[in-house]
Amino acid sequence: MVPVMPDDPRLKLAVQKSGRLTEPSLDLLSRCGLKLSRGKDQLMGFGENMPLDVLFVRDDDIPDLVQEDVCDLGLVGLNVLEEKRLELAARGHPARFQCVRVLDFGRCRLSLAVPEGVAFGGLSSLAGKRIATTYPYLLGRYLRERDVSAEIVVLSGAVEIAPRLGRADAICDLVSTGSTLQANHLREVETVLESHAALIRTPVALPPGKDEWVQRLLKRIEGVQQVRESKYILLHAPRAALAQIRRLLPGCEAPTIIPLEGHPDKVAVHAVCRENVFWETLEDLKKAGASALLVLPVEKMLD
Ligand code: PRT
Ligand code: ZN
Repeated sequence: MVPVMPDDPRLKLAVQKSGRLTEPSLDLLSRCGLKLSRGKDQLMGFGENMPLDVLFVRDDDIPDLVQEDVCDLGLVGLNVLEEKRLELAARGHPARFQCVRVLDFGRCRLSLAVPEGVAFGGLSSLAGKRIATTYPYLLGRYLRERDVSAEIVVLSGAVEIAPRLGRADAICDLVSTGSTLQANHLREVETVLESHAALIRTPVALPPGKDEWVQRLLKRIEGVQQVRESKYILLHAPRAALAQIRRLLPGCEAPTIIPLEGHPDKVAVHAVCRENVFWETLEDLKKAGASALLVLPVEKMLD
């Protein structure tokens, strides 16, 4: 365990060391302006321009590190977070971590799947059957809430081969593209949990200096997530077509309208579109009379 000084003025953030969340987490932090230098052991990254250090750990340990006040913040999947919350509750401990920001990466779902060719007549058809999973608490709650009693076979990995090995009749595992299920001749039948990455924090009040940096980080994350889809669009439009053109601009609240010197019947329109601008939209704008269309990426945004 990394020793943490009790009055350490620097924030500690836990990030997955090596896995699906590592690259998008580091990309998010870098877009938030954090410059990290990695220590020799690669277990810690030191923020060069912010009082924030990153601990690189297994994703399953991230809620525990926040729970135990070793870290103030963590980037982790909702699947891991909710499983841990239920596990703690079952042991009579309240969770000491809060989800403070839903993030736009790490999307997947925890799903039930049965072997291809096996009939599935709704969840009740799994009553009395064995279901293999690494998420016994989430699966247990799902079954309990639907009054279905099944045997949960807890595995630590390779869940998708359990039916073939005769260890289970069905599985409950994470799915993103579905190709792992397909390769193992399994059919997804029910979604137990929709998941994505999240930023978690300790519910413990932080000293003002640290708390201010948490708030700044949250604002920056919001800005980063907003600009990912946002575009800045510039075009010329006949005044007469302005109402129609405004309606065509995706996710745009208040465009700036500028007169065009020497063209009283035309204006320039500048707008931030908070949704992606597709070719089809540009073609529709052109049909509506727009010209000189220009779409630019937005790098930073702060409301
Ligand atoms: O070593 P460590 O414990 O840190 O890593 P890990 O192996 O437990 O986790 P890792 O890196 O596989 O996943 C980290 C987090 O990414 C998960 O907790 C989820 O929140 C999220 N995530 C998103 C996924 C997937 N998509 C995903 N597809 N985690 C796992 N998978 C696996 C799934 O278990 C199955 O084996 O990918 C396979 C299915 O993928 P598809 O695309 O074939 O459906
Ligand atoms: Zn893990």
